[in-house]
Amino acid sequence: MLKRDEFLDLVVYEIYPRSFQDTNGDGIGDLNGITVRLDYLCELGVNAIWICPCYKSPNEDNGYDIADYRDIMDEFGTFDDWKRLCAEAHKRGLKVIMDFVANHTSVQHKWFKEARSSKDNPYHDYYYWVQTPPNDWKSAFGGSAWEYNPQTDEYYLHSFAVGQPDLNWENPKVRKEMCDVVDFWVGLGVDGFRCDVLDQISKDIANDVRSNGERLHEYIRQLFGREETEGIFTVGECWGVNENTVVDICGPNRKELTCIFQGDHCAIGRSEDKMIAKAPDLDGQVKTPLVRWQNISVRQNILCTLFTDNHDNQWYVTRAGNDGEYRYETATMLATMFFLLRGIPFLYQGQEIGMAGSKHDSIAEFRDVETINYYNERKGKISEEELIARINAGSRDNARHPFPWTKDKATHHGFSTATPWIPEHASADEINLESDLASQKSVFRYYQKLLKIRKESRAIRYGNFHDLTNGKGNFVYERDMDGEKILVVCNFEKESEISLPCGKYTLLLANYLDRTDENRPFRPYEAAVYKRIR
Ligand code: TEU
Ligand code: CA
Repeated sequence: MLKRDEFLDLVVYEIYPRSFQDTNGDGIGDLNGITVRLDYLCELGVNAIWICPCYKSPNEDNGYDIADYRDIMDEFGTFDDWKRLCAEAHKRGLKVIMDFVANHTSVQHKWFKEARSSKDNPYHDYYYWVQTPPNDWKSAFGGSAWEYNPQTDEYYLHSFAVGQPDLNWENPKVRKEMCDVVDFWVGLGVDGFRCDVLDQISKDIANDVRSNGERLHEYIRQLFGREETEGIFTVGECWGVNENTVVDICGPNRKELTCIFQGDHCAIGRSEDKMIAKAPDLDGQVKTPLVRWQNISVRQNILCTLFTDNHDNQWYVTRAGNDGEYRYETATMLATMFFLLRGIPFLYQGQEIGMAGSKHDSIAEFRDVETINYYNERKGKISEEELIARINAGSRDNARHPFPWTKDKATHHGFSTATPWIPEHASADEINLESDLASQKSVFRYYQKLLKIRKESRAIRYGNFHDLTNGKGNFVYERDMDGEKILVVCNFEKESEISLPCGKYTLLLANYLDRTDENRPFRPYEAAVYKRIR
C-alpha cells in the first residue's frame, strides 16, 4: 500500500516478458528471466516493475488477448514462478505492477466461448452483439471492428484484433467479474496496475462514442475506489484524456486513478499514419506539451507520468533525435529532459542502453498483428520497398526485439540459447548492454547517475517547475523546493548559446564529458544538470 506522496518516489521499469530474458531455452522470454534480472534493475536504480500481460493467452496480440485472468501464460512459466518473482521483487524493495486489460478478452476466454455459442447463454451479454454493424468503426489493427459470428448469426465488437472481443461494461456482471480480478491479484501482493485502454471501457455505440463515455468515472471508481484497493497504484492508458478530464480521473480525492499516460508528446517523428516517419519538431511536439502538462500538474495537483518509450512504439531516440552519430547524446539528453520533471518516470526495457530503431528486409521478420495487418492491407497497392520502409519506421516490433545483454552471438546476445521468437535487432552487435558498459559514453551509467540525482533531490521529486527557456532549439527548466534549486539544460539538434539565469552553479551531471563552464555554447543534444547555489 502506498500513500499519494510516496507515488512520486516511484521509478517504474516496464518489462515486455516475451523479449526480456529466456531461461528455459525455448527462445521466449519468461518470468524466471525477470527474476534473474531483478538485481540488474536495482543497480539501474528503479523501484517498481510493470509486467506486461503474463496471463494465459493465445498471443494473437502477445498477451493483450487474455484467456484466463487468474493463470499464467504457459510460455512464461508457472504460477509458482510468478509467486517467486513477486516475492523476490518485494525482497528487493521493488513494487510489482501488473497489466490490467479490462476492455477486452481473448476469443479463447471461457466467457466468450460461452457467449458466442447461443443468444440465450448467460455469458452472451458479457460482450457487444449486433444483428448488422451499426457503424463503420474500424479496429485499431485495420479492418472492420465488427466480426460475424455464425453460431448466433450476429456480429461482435472488437476494437483491436479479431481475437479481442470488447467486454460490455454496461453489464453489472462484467463489472463484478473485473473487480474480482483486481482483488485476486491484490490478494497475492500486487502493488498496482497499468490499465490498458481504460478510457475505452465506457462506450456508447448508438451515439458513436468509442471512449470516455458518460459512465467512465463510475466504472473506474467501482474498480479502484473501494476499501480493498486503498493505496494501490494505478496508471491508466487513457489517450483521449485532456486537461479538463484528467482532474476527473486523477484528482487527489476522486478515488479513481493515481495517474494516466498523457501522450501529447508521443506523435513526434511520425505522420497521421504512424508508419510514415516525419521530421521531428522537439520544440513544438515535445517541449511545448511537457511544459503544459507540468503546469497542469502543479496547478491541479495531479501526478504526471514521464515516459518516452513503451512496447507499442518505435524508439524515441529514432523518432525524436539522431540515432546515428548522436545516439548516446540523444538518449541521454531525452532522459535528462523527461526524468527530472515533476511526475512519475516510466522507463521501458532497453531505453537505458540507448536502444534505437532496427532495419529488416522482409515482412517475415515481423511478428506484430498490427504490423502484419498493415502490410497485408497494402501489399500490391504500394511498392514493396515503400511498404517495408514504412514498417521499419513504425512497427511496434522495433520495441520488441530480444533484449541484447551481451555481445555473444551464440546466445543471441545473452537473451537465449535457442532461436528467439522474433529476429534480433539488426544492430544488436553494436547496441547491447555489455558494449554500452564498456564504453566511455555509457547510456546505462548516465541513467544510473540521473536516477540517483532524482532519488536524492526533494526538489525534483516534489518541487515546483519553472520553464526558463528563451528562444527555440532548447529546453531550460528549474525545479525548486525549500531553497533547493536544480537547473536542467537540454539542447536540441543545433549548437546554440544558452544564457542561463544569473547565479552560481555546481555541475551535477552532463552528457558531454568535457562540459565544465556553463557559459560555453551547448552542442548537439547536449544536456547538463546544475545545482544552483544562489
Ligand atoms: O494499446 C492501446 C493503444 O493505444 C493502441 O491503440 C496502440 O496505439 C496500438 O499500439 C496501435 O498503435 C494497448 C496496448 O499497449 C497494446 O500493446 C495492445 O495491442 C492494445 O492496447 C490492445 O490491448
Ligand atoms: Ca523461455
